[in-house]
Amino acid sequence: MELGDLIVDDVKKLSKEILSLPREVSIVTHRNADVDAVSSSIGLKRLLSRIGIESNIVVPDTISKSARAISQEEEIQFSQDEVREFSIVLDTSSTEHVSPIQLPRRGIVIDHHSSQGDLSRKYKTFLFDRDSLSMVILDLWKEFGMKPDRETVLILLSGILSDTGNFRFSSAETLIQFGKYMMEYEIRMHEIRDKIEVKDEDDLSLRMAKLKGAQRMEIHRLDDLIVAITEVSSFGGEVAKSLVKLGADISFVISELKEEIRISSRCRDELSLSGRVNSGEIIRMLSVEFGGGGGGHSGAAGLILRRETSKEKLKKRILEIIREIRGLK
Ligand SMILES: [Mn+2]
Repeated sequence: MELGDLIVDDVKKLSKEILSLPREVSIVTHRNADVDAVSSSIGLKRLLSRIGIESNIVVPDTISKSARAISQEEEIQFSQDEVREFSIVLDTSSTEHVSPIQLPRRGIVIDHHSSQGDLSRKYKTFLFDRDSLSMVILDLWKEFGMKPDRETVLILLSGILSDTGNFRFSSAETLIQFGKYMMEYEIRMHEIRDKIEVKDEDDLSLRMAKLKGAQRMEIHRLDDLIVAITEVSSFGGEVAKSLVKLGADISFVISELKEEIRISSRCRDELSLSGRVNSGEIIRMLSVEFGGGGGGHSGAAGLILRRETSKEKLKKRILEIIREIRGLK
């Protein structure tokens, strides 16, 4: 196998590659695994087992809230000891996103994010121009001429629903394919939604994080743009989302943890779609300046930085970058 190969939008080549894999592999996905990451891991594990490849699923640290229910459907492991000699990395192509897991020498990457991470230099990388990885896994089943059971389809459709932001960022193609699976398997939308919907009001610590985030928030008005910056120690993504709901155009939440600093950003849909200023772009620019691993979409993005990074400098740069992009001052 040649290292560093990049194969774009080719399910057929991916299926051939899978046939040549060892009989035992690990599926490794990104930190704080979201619904699409967990769903595609489960969908792939079940497909592999149908073609005689035994696999386990390894997540580097935590599973995001909305993916908790789905993660109960297969055993998920969290330890380096479980990583086998060949790994299939799903839904990311960056070493940073799978740390502290150390990947073995051999493996492949299957991802659908446009920005390529450093792993694509080490592993053969299959990159798909899709709005979710779960859709790629459904296509893979089709390519093998196999039909997943209804439960697996429900899991994969929930990955699609989640990664497209309840279809807000969905392509027409995704909607059509999604509908076809619903028809074929006689699935109602609530069955899919029930798999991923989390009732925030049940979670006291999440509500506390949101309230603290609001209490500590700095509000900056840059021309017609309202920017909110705050600090909380956990639920960064959820808090960032809640600040946009409160009225910010774009929000940044800085979380100082034991070994790193995390930044989560969210922005209003219209803002990210208008292409003027968006979370993904600013996070990308911050990662160029401050190093660290980051990524995401225009409406939601995050970055993990070294613990030594100055929070004050970070906040200052966020505002400066927005000013530069908007041509202010
Ligand atoms: Mn994804």
